Amino acid sequence: MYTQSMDIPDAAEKGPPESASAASELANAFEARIDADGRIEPQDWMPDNYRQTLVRQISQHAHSEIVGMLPEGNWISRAPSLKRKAILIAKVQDEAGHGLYLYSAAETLGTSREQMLEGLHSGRAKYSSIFNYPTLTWADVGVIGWLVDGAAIMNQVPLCRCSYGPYARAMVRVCKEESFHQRQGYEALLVMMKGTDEQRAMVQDATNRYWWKCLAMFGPPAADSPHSALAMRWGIKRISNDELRQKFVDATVPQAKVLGVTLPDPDLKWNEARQHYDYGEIDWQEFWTTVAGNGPCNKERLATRVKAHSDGQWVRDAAMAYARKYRERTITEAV
Ligand code: FAQ
Repeated sequence: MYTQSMDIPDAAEKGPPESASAASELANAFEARIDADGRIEPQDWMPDNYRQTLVRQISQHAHSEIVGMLPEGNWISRAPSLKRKAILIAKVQDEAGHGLYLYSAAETLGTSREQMLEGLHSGRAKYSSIFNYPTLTWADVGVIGWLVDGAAIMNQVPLCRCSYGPYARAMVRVCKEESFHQRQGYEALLVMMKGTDEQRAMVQDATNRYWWKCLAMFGPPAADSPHSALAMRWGIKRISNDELRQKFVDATVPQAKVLGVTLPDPDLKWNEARQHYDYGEIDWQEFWTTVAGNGPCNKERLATRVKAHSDGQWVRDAAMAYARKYRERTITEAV
């Protein structure tokens, strides 16, 4: 099977360890490395569940970056100035880059890019719920930078310490870029808030529409999060969905005050005893409906991705033909 790292043994080819004692030795060595907070690398033995959990999470993450290009990409041709257009093009390109680092990280686990894309295009693989909502005004672009990238950073900084080396290393660069994205979104909104009443109303409206969806982005609470316990035991996830959500709320409330927008939650208030903000109920029914493929833009997003992939077939064919001709020419010259 093709992977980024050609020396990785294919799980199927490698077969099970020869004896039960060899198998338990490998499992013990894996657990000991996890307990010591060490890194697992592609060549290391790992339990099938660990591999599957990583492929599931990393490929979903990669798909999110790629599908995540679409809501903001819609505004490239309508950006209000050349400067904003240039910034938005660069940001959307960065998201494509993140997708590519992540697909490469998942490939080191023995799953090909084609397999992952087939999962996305057939609707089997998930991507983040947040990208199934429309971007109705220019303020949505700023709010995506501020809140969606803000939530993404909160979730992704701990992934820089993930136990799987290639994922952790990919996340370092991703987080640096996401942090810049968050600031550009916030800055674009600050400019709008100093503009007309209509512009301020656009920012408030976009905040109202995106706030709750961003809280849901962190995933379900512990009781409905089947993957969390093992992912945390293995050092894939370091912080629970709920704890990250709370950190995001605590960090965002002061930013909203500086911006001059109201977060749309009457229950949002500082709790002196907890030293955190309390917040209202998330609509989990709406979240699961969206995750199941029935949100406002799921079908449109998937159709756009499938079309882009099929429109790009000639580019992949041309690259493969060039690689074949180059290889043949090199061999001919060598003999
Ligand atoms: N959307 O047991 P858990 C970005 C699913 S990147 C859809 O808690 P887990 C950059 C979950 O997959 C945003 N599905 O699962 C950007 C599972 O379903 P499954 C993406 C969700 O994996 C910014 C089921 O629910 N970030 O924004 C969601 O332990 C701007 C049970 O959940 C990442 O992927 C959701 N929000 O925790 C780009 C970060 N939440 O697989 C463009 C890495 C949960 O059994 C513009 N991923 N589900 O069918 C993670 O940290 C984790 O995978 C979680 C979910 C926290 C997302």
